[in-house]
Amino acid sequence: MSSWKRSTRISTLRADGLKIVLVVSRFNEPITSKLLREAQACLEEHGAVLSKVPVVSCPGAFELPQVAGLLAAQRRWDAIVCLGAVIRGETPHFDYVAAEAARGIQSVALNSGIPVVFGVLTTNNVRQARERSGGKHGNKGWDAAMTAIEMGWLFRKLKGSRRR
Ligand code: INI
Repeated sequence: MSSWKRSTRISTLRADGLKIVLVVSRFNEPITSKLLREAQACLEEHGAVLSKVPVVSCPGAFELPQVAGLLAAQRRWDAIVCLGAVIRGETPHFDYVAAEAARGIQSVALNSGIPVVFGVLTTNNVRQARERSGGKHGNKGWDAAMTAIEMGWLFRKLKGSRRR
């Protein structure tokens, strides 16, 4: 049984009323599916109706920024949550994928003015990834969804108070 208690990070903020979209990469699917499930659980816990929270799937973490960029261009989302798992292997491939996923996601966030959440695990091995997707270090999918809720409302407030 997992020692992690889901209720450690519950907010009074609501997820209903926000338009949130989840993007999940399929590489290391046993891990990313757990991140997705917990991100959805978090949104539901905070009042979201899951049928109104689309899930977009892409091949790997390297593709997450491209998909997030297209979604951001639709100008209809309060927040975009990117979920993925990059696990170090024997070659430098990990470094390229992890760095480009992080850089690309931040680039979409800064260029679009929409919160784009970095819910991508970057770990040295599968054990560390398991520990962060429902193990002793919690589930970063939940944390990513919480960040989306908080940033979504923050951006609504900040944009709403902008002088015209
Ligand atoms: N993609 C991941 O999401 N995680 C990984 O650990 C990974 N590794 O290690 O190779 C990975 N590679 C695929 C990459 O994201 C792209 O899908 C691929 O390079 C095609 O563009």
